[in-house]
Amino acid sequence: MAKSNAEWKSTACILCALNCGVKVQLNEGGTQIMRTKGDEDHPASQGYLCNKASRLNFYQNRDDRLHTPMKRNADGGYDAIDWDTAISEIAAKLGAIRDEHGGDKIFYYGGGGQGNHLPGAYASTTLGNLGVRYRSNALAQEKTGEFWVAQRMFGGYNHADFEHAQVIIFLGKNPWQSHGFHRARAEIRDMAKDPNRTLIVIDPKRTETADLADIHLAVKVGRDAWLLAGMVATIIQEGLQDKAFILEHTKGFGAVAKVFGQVDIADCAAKAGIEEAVIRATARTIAGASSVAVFEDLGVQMNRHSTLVSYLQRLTWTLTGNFAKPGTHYTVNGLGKMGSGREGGTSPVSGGRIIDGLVPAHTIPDEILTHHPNRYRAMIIESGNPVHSLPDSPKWREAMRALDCSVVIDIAMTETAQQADYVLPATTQFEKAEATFFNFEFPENYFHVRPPLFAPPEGVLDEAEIHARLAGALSAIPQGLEDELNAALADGGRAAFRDLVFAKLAEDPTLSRIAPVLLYRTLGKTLPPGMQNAAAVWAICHQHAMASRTTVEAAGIAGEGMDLGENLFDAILQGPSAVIMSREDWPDVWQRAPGGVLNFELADLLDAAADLNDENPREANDEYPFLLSAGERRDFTANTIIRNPAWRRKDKQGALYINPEDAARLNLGDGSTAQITTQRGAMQVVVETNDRMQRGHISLPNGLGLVYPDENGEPITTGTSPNELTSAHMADKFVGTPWHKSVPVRIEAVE
Ligand SMILES: Nc1nc2c(c(=O)[nH]1)N[C@H]1C(S)=C(S)[C@@H](COP(=O)(O)OP(=O)(O)OC[C@H]3O[C@@H](n4cnc5c(=O)[nH]c(N)nc54)[C@H](O)[C@@H]3O)O[C@H]1N2
Ligand SMILES: Nc1nc2c(c(=O)[nH]1)N[C@H]1C(S)=C(S)[C@@H](COP(=O)(O)OP(=O)(O)OC[C@H]3O[C@@H](n4cnc5c(=O)[nH]c(N)nc54)[C@H](O)[C@@H]3O)O[C@H]1N2
Ligand code: SF4
Ligand SMILES: [Mo]
Repeated sequence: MAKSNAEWKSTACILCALNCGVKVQLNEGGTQIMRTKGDEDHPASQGYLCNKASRLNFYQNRDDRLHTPMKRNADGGYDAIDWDTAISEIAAKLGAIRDEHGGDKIFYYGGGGQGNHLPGAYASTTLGNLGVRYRSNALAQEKTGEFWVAQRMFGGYNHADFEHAQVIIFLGKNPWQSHGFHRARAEIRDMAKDPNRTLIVIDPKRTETADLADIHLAVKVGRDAWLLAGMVATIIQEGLQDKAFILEHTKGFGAVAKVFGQVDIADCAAKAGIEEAVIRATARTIAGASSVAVFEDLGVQMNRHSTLVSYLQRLTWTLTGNFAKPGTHYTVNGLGKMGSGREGGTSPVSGGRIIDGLVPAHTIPDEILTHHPNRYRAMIIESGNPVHSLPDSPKWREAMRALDCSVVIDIAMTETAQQADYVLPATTQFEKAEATFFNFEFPENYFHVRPPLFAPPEGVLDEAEIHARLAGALSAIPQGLEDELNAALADGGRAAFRDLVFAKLAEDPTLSRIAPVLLYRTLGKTLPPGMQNAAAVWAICHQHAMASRTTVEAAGIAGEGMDLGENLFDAILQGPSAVIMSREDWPDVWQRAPGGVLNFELADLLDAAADLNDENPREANDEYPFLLSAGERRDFTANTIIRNPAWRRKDKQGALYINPEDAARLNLGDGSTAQITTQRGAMQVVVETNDRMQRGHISLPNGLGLVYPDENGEPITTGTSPNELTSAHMADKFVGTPWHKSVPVRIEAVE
């Protein structure tokens, strides 16, 4: 084994959105991550790491790395081409589609993963210039329903103070594996140990988190809406609501009381598979608690009635006053606002509701595979693998091939890249400055910009550089302007530069469309070595300082006028780890609520709740008697960020988990092969019996079924790609989030 280089360098783990602070030692050549430890200086993760971070080198050093642009040939193979050819051909093709059909026929997907977020910023120059109007990313297949509900209730996305809550509820969420808040395993252990705190897990599966819970509500798969409606009805019918809180801080209570006064709790209990007495007792526990914090995730967000569930679960804790005080919920004050939940327009062919500017992700292939004049004709995909990650992979492959032009920007030849006309190789997240964007903490919130660890190999480019070259080929940036800005920087430094930028923007607001690449080309070049890619953060620092001055000052950043944003940028850039960029008090949360009150009355969702007793749910049937959770988080899954199967220390094949009694009835043993069939397709899977699973419920891990070269360079596929089996048409009626956690299936043993 190579010797390690003694210096510990600071970076972040990129395998989930928390981006815990990490310190790494490289080998002597500076090409490999040899050792990893938690970064004690990171104010949020505080030295914590989970099992996955020690194997980050599998992300950085890989046999499937792309080193040159690729162009698809007539045989469906790929030929290496040089950068100049790639950029000029792509610019010509996309420019022609814009000129002939309109830029709104060019779709943009992705823009960031769990730990890289700056590509999306630089892409806005390309998109602004091409006139791209429709875009989406993974959030529009999981979180848009939650964003939309939170926006309408509180005016923005909310998160909770799990660390201090007396009652903690995980709803369709297994944080032992998936995290979602900092130091999750340590925090869950603390919750379990403390006799004054109550940990409640709502999950059909007895998860690792459920093992530590005080109460595990093993709801029937896909039936959370009834469970939660029963809890809300109990609060109303037993008069458990916080009357003073409701009077002082809310509006629309009457409408909620009217609907839930009528809900039949016994019927809800029967449908949810949880006894009425237990539902009532849980509602009383919530009402009696000094603080309650709830985390909903994919178990309900990718399931039936998902948007309604996002609303119902919020009713349980808002009716009982668990908002804007320690141990409860708050709306987020982040840098680079994410999850505003604002509605704006519809997708051009099927009329799907656009939330946060994101088209419902499940509609995309259908809006390509049509003769409708508004169909998408081209697509740019960056830092995303939608052929693998969105419902109905076969239809995605067909849709990609139906486009007039498709461009993928990635580090590897992914399932999506394999369908594209052009594939452009990017630097990894450890070869450029990158940033954390899921900054959801409170009362102190953090932002982390990290420097690169490695020099990029020959042939790959940062996304910023790719977009800058595309902008050049599309003649997007007036040369005079770039020179003028560079001169301002040289003569008057950052203050003169800033004044000029804002003066130019005031003169011509459309300049904001090309601003990110312009910043990269000007300001970026003056940043410390390796940090050019962080130029876009400058703009969001100014936005944040202007919108939220007092919170930035409270975080210890000073500066008159526009100096505040400038100093915030410097503090973030120079910070040895994540930097506190806002500090607030709990009552400040009310300033973000429209009119200073929270709104209970979401009429469309109240109507949906009122219909629940009349609905007879029947997800499984004789033909498809099992319900499959397609895409579970396990010890060694991380979406498709790491493709080498050797990184997985456990569950190497990504087995199908099934209850032992079900398995015995079907003649399936550990390690045997089964065929699973859905309305969409059939796949063979390796079986593992698992007594955590309810009868009738089976699960497959997320992020498997990836192709990777073996020792001889031959491509091998490990595990099952869940979306070969899912359908885009089983989705929430409000925002289109797919029902991946309750896919009806049939299972048969394979001889
Ligand atoms: N190890 C690991 N961690 C990750 C990721 C990863 O790939 N690997 N991905 C990250 C990402 S992008 C996300 S979005 C999060 C997702 O994090 P989670 O949502 O926690 O992950 P899942 O395992 O997909 O689903 C959570 C739980 O939903 C349960 N469930 C299934 N059906 C139902 C149901 O009908 N009702 C209820 N109440 N529960 C149900 C499942 O049994 C499962 O335990 O994880 C993040 N963290
Ligand atoms: N059936 C089912 N489907 C699911 C889920 C499920 O539970 N069940 N979970 C869903 C969820 S919650 C999510 S978030 C999505 C995730 O799905 P996606 O959003 O598609 O994310 P990844 O699969 O992680 O793909 C990220 C891509 O970015 C590339 N990449 C990594 N680093 C860089 C870089 O620095 N630059 C560039 N340009 N590219 C880079 C990786 O190689 C990879 O191809 O999957 C979803 N799909
Ligand atoms: S919780 Fe684990 S996977 Fe997520 S960022 Fe931290 S170390 Fe990485
Ligand atoms: Mo996700």
